[in-house]
Amino acid sequence: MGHIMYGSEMSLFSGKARAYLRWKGVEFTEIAPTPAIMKSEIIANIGWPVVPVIKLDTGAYVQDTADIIDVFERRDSTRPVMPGAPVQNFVSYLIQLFADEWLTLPAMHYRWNHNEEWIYTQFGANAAPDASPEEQYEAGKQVGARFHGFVPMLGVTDATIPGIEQAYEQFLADFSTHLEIYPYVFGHRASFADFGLIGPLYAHQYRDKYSGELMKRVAPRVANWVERVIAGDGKDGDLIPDDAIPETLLPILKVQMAEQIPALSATNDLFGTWAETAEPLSEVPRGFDMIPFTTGGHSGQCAARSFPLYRLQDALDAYALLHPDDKARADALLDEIGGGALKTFKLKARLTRRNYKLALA
Ligand SMILES: N[C@@H](CCC(=O)N[C@@H](CS)C(=O)NCC(=O)O)C(=O)O
Repeated sequence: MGHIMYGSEMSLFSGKARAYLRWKGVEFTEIAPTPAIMKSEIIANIGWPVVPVIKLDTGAYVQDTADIIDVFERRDSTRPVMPGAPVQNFVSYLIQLFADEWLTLPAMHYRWNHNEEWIYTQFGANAAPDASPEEQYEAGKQVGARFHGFVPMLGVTDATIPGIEQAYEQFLADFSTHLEIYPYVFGHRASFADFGLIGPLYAHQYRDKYSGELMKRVAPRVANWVERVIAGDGKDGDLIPDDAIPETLLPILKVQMAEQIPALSATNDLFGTWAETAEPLSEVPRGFDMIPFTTGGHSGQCAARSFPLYRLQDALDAYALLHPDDKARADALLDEIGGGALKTFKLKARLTRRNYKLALA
């Protein structure tokens, strides 16, 4: 029995796992999470409804895209996904954090405010492949309700939508400029950061009808990158030498420092308050109270979600492990991108995953 990936074309994190697996040359069968599969395979083995889930050829289950990547990297160390140079590795984790936990905001906004009717037909075709279009639409609405319900929690409101769209279009412009020089984030082959970014940029922003038209119109280079990365291309070619961080990534990292890090800092404070009275090794709630945030110059409130702190922890760990010379270069980069706060950022408690859920370490 080979590896199975339970995942779907409509799912953000399935795109991340799929692109990585293709690039890594892993053979796998992808199975769509129909309601029956959700119950018998995913909820039965993972404990909650989520994709992607990998069932390895050993029968073991893996959830969370970073863990999926980790498992296959351990099995096959040829052509590692991480750049391997210390500052590039650190920035790779920062980009994963930005992609997984900040670019999800425009991804969800465009899907649910510009592609809603279309996406119901897609969810429906997945849930009930043999039903009539009308039945599929109704089935799709039921499946979609759960995801649609996440939208207000992300802070998508009339007040923030202009900022979300402005920030997304700026991101497309910045990434296009980068892609004029390099075909991938760190040079001439794909690496960890590309697989981070493909998540929010494939299913929602390329494959969804209206979003895909927008991307192809305003950022054809990004659309072309999406096509290459989702296909698993970029296997050969050199990474940027000397652990250099290309200038063209700086505008993107500056936005991350200005917008996402303050939200994570506010989240960390609420996490700290919760952790003070939590039992050791407790499961961590998925969210705390609401926090203020700003994107594209517009401010609102969003739920303080705990999972982004876990992605941040990976970046902070990579930073903490830097040797003095590398750390000096990382610090110079942080100063340049307005990320000085990261130098002393301490999570209020260490996080881990236990039983496929976030928990205190
Ligand atoms: N951090 C997880 C996120 C997975 C995730 O959020 N998957 C979405 C679909 S793309 C989902 O199933 N969400 C259900 C939920 O969050 O309750 C990963 O990297 O695998």
